[in-house]
Amino acid sequence: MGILWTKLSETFSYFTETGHCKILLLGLDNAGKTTILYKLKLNEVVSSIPTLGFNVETVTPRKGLEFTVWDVGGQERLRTLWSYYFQDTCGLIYVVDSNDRERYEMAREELFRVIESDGMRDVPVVVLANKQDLPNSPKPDVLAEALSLQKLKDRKWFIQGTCANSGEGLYEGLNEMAKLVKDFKRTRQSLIYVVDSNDRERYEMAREELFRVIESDGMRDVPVVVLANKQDLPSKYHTTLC
Ligand SMILES: Nc1nc2c(ncn2[C@@H]2O[C@H](COP(=O)(O)OP(=O)(O)O)[C@@H](O)[C@H]2O)c(=O)[nH]1
Ligand SMILES: [Mg+2]
Repeated sequence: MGILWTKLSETFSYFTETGHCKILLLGLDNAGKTTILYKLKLNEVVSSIPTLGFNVETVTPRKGLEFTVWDVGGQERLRTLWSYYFQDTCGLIYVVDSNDRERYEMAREELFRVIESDGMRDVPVVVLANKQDLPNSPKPDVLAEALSLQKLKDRKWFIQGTCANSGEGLYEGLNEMAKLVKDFKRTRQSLIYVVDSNDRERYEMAREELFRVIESDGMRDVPVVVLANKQDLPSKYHTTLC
């Protein structure tokens, strides 16, 4: 494991505690995606090229957390296959070669095609304005404009300048991704807490356990519905769990 991942590891540990998290790392070819994966030194990068020629790389740095990578752009034939990978996505990292001005428009079109697809609505986006080390690379805010990111009104997004070769900016970009994903997952969570209304002796225990859950990391602000169950039993208590 590289130093970069070690630093990020704690930030991402949250996701393994709270279930599965899939993050897509997309961009045109040559943007720097594979370099980023290797920079993170996430052990093996599993590369698969199914018969249709759709090259997907995946890394699973810890159980429950998965980064999935492929090149977008000029792959009309293969687009229908993407929807499979869009399912259950909780974050998109979009890598752009800041130096490749000629393909800004293509990068923009592909980005919007992806984020407007089924399964990708509301998913937070971090754009990595990569290759900032090259002398002619414009700053991230110029790229943000070229990609029309200001049009993303109802979506959380963030742009970060990076140099994948040296690793500069990667920590900041991925750390922000982790934060946005956390918020995103929280808005999709709710808790249904079932109580046996007849089990008066364990009200206190039920109360303690409920508070333990709702006060734990990642559960704050999550809406809660308590079901006061077994209301049919004769000795029921129309409970107000205090
Ligand atoms: N100067 C510079 N070159 C980079 C940077 N990131 C990637 N590259 C180079 O760009 C080329 C394409 O990178 P790669 O990771 O294969 O792109 P991918 O097609 O998106 O996976 C390689 O030659 C990399 O060494 C960067 O930040 N700065
Ligand atoms: Mg690649």
